[in-house]
Amino acid sequence: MSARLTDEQQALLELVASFAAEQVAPRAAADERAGRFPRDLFDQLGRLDLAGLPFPEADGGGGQPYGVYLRVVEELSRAFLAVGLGLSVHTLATWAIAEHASPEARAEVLPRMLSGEWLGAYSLSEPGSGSDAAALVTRARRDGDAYVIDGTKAWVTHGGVADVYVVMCRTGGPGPRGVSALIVPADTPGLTVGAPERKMGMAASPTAQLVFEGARVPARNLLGAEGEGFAIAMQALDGGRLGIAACAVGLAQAALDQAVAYAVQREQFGRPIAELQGVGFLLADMATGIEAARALYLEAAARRDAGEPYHRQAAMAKLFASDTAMRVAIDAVQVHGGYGYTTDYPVERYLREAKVLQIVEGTNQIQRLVISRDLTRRA
Ligand code: COS
Repeated sequence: MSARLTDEQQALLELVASFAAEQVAPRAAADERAGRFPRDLFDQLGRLDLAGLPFPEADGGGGQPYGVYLRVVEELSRAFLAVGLGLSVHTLATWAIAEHASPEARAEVLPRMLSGEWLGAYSLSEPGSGSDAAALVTRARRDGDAYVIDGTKAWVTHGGVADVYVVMCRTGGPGPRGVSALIVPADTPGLTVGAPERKMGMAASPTAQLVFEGARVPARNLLGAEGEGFAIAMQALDGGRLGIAACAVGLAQAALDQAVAYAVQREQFGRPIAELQGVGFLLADMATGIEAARALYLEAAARRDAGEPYHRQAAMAKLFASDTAMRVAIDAVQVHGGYGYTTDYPVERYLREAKVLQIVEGTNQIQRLVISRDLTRRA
């Protein structure tokens, strides 16, 4: 990839690498332990012009190819997954608004999202509909020049800390064609946020339910037309899944970095354990998986930037990168032996964090479904 970067893009990635190393990474362990959302780091992303990287400059975005944006997500995730994943989720919501909002809503919301003043979130799942996303039951009823929303959404990353939500609701009959997408500002009366879920990891990234009781949003907040919300949600997820792949590669890289550093300084049998083939081969497999996962997301991003279909490749990248992150994190703990199982080293946290990447934005079983359906549809 580096050979294909312009000088400007190289400089951007160097800026991000030093920001991540100096200001993001030192925060991760304590914020995770305290369950503290690092909002100030997102404000800094905005100040560094990193909140809208893959959007047109004419709109106030960074005008960068998707691959460059993903490298930024990877670098941030390597430092602190909650921040890299947070940027990815923000971008998922921003994309839906940039592409599908009415001119009035777009003018109101998009500049704030691209500048990082507003943090975005995306809300598709419900307590009763996760993988079967088209079964959602939260209702949005048209009432004059507004939609009135009733129902409960679930598993919302940034629930309670976002400024604006993209919410998929049912405006029509059952199935995907009865779904519409709405922009819901966080301060909408009738919207309340549940207590954050108590999770295995990612405590610094709040996940919560959104409860709608007669919540009214202006009709201009509809994305696209009524009934287009499911396709918008799925298209947004194609890009979002590449974000998750980049998060996974960043996390895996962090685990490998730790494993290598440990293996060259830890001595057993009179020499560094890195020189023991059983350990060295583990490191080699970890590094190979990471390179392959990175190549996969960059190739999918190149297809996206070229305007080619990349739905299948995005699912493959998400699947492979998150499975790789899981395996690499397990092996990084193994390289550390007993120390790896303690909270004195970050690898136990990486292991807990890797797990969620096999679940979010479509479980890896759903990715396989997407890939196999795409293969057979074209056969
Ligand atoms: N881009 C554009 N349109 C898409 C699309 C995409 N990537 N994927 C699906 N669509 C459209 C289809 O073309 C179809 O439109 P028509 O009715 O006009 O033909 C419609 O959406 C329904 O698609 P499909 O029939 O594939 O819907 P299913 O109910 O079978 O659901 C899966 C498909 C299972 C793939 C989908 O529900 C899914 O991705 N589930 C996981 C949800 C998820 O990732 N949740 C995490 C959210 S983040 S908290």
